[in-house]
Amino acid sequence: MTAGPWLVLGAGALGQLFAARLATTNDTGSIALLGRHGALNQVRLQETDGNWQTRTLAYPTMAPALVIVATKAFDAEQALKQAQLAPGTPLLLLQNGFSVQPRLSTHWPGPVLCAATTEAAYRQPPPATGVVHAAAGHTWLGDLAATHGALAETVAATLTRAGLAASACDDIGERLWHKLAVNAVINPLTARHRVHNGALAAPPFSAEVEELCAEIAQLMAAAQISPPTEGWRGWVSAVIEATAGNRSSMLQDVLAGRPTERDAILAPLLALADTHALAVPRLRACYHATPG
Ligand code: KPL
Repeated sequence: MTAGPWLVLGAGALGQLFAARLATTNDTGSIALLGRHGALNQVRLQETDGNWQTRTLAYPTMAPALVIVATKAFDAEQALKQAQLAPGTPLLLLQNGFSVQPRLSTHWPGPVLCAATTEAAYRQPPPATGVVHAAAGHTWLGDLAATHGALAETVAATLTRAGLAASACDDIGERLWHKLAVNAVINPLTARHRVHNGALAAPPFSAEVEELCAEIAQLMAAAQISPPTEGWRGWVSAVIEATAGNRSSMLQDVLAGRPTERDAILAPLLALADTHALAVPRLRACYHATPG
């Protein structure tokens, strides 16, 4: 089912990273990358060992066997509409947050895999054009109803062969909330203070990390979302450490004057707070201090 060409929609840092790494395997037949301004025929990627590689990409066909949606959360549905895919084309969603995933899982007429990834990449600031793979992470993937396990296994195996460690799972909903918690802490704080992720490990920013994690822990307990094995604070700290050299996607957006994923990341937490009548002053302040 996924043996034919794959298409990556969205040429941001993650889209370019996934396309460049997948171009190193023959598994997908060919890999194409479609950005806002059309198809890219190559990507320059700095690998985690520091070496620069240029990967050649295919021209997009009308009927890809799988589409990796790597746009920002707020652009995903529009990008899919413009791509004019065959009905039923399987999707893999890489978006942060928890907004577009439940919507597309309900409305898209084909399998929808969702991914929670800790791969860290950023685009070099202009005039440079390359993408830096700042930290190797792990990608968990599955569908929200846990009915496409075989597809998830195949896609995870292909990503892993391409050097992007991935596993299929049957609890992707929970893992998306875990990833959302990480993004709700790291992204707004790094964007507001204009620092790399690693700066959040130490004072003065570590105190804000602590406070946000405490509110998130309270919310998740009320919503009966199980904590990661390290606990909420431990998990956020582990990602801060693993991605210390990265600029968060929200910081990249703010620096480039682009819209941010504030609503996909923070609004679901504020909605949970409303549902459970919990006060979350720090998260609410974060939402209001972050440009949309
Ligand atoms: O997902 C990320 C992002 O920047 O959006 C993290 C994991 C925080 C890495 O920077």
